[in-house]
Amino acid sequence: LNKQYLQKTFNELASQRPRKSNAINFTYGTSGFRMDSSKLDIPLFATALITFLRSLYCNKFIGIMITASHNPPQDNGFKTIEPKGEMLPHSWESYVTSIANSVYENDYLKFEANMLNIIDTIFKACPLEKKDTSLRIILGRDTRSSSLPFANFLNDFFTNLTTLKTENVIVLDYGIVTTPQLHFIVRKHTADNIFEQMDLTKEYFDAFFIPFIKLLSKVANLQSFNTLIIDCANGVGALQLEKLLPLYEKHSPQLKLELINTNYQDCSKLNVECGADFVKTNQKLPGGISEEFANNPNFLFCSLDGDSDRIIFYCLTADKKFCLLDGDKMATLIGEFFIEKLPAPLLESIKLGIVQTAYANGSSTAYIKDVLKLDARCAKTGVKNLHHDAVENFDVGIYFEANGHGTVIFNDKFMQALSKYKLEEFELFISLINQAVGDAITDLFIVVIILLLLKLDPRDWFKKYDDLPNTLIKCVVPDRSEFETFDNERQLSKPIGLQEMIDQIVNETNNSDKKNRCFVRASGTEDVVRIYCESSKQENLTIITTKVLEAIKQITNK
Ligand code: G16
Repeated sequence: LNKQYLQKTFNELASQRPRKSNAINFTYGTSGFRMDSSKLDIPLFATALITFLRSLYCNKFIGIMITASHNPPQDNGFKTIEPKGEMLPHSWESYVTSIANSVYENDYLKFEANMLNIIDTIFKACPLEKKDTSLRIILGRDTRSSSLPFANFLNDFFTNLTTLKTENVIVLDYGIVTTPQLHFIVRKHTADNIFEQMDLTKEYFDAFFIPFIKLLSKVANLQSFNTLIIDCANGVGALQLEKLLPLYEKHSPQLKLELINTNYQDCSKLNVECGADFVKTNQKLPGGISEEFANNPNFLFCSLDGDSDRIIFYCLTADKKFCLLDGDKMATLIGEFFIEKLPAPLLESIKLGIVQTAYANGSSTAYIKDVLKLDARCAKTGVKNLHHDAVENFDVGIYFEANGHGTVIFNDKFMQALSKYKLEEFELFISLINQAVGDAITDLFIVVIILLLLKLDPRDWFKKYDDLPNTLIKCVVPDRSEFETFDNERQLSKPIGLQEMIDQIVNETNNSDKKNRCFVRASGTEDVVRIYCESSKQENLTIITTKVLEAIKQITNK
């Protein structure tokens, strides 16, 4: 560590501190640090330090993604990516949180003591071998105007922070990339032991687009749909797909891919009236698609989010009903495809299951258990939690949040079992999957290929089960950290008394079929609490959420 540089950077941050009026308690949330970009200087410094320590600890590449994904344009955030493309381990989340909060206290000696303490704890179990220690960092960012200055800070920081020889410091900046691309590239650098920057477009194309094109060529006639309209949320998805599409079109595929909401140059348009979060939350078409257009029976539609890690599909019925094909619908579709394509003895020999969160529609969970006869598990919000649950419990784990964030993971046991059968098409299919993390672009390929291979009309996919009417709303509270949950976020332990009030509201509202459900949790990415409600009767949703909003107001204003 170059201690002088560390102290200088700390002092620079400290000198700016008086500008911040409200006290902030930083937490490494659902997806790393995320908030208004003007407040992110300390979290950036803390992220840089933890990534530095993690890289030395693992002696491998560690990534930092600068993005606030679905959040509004003025927000930003950072998350650290592990050598195999996974998220930062839980124990390290608490180290980085404690570093950020100790910087905020603006006492260098206290900060240094805390850092030394953390370093001591981290390296006690695994002492550094000086001879082969090197710093290996990979950076990526989304299209927000604040992202480039943050990337510049990180580039300078890693070059100056260490006293390691320059040949032992490798910082590869991949510029504007989707979050899943950065996960993929970190995983690739680690797996193939590559130290130079790669051609990301080519690597990503070879890994996922080539199998997609090969599988498409196996579909004789496009019976389900012939055009996919992709809403890029005016984000990085547009930039990356615009690079990939000319390569795709060279193969003269039958399926047309058309991009809309592609203005990533104007950051103020990011996620505004478009994108996966907008479509899922509002359950309506995004800007850029007229109803007349959407009603074309040969068209299927999808929306990516700001950093292209989530995707939501949709179409309209002949009578113009909006059909939302969300993460629950994707998980069940993929589950069904595995069941249909895998030989029965293979299926019987492995654990295949689906991981969801509390936001999963009750009908989807019933469909998984009663119709697909698969195990359905519930994890806390955040793909990191679903991912771990899937790895721990299944040989093939399909995990999706209802908001369209998810993927499929499979272990060596499954791959060995699969290799005993000659399932060429299925093997090609699973190479479409980005196992590192939920990836909107590869999820797009997966869903398209399943629908085309099964000759399944999107409207029939929609009809597989009927979602219970549901709503998701946000509520601003004085301090969201007061909201603590248990039972995988389905119940509140704090503020005291609120859960009892919610239970009473839910039960007293026309609940004869016991399908009313409502829960409240603090968002880990926005400064709000979220209220989710579902019921067999549409009219119950407003009754319940209005009363729950009143209960929250009453309790938090005490
Ligand atoms: C992030 C996480 C998702 C999570 C979403 C909302 O999505 O990656 O797993 O569902 O935030 O989380 P919360 O309800 O805690 O705010 P994204 O697409 O914004 O990265």
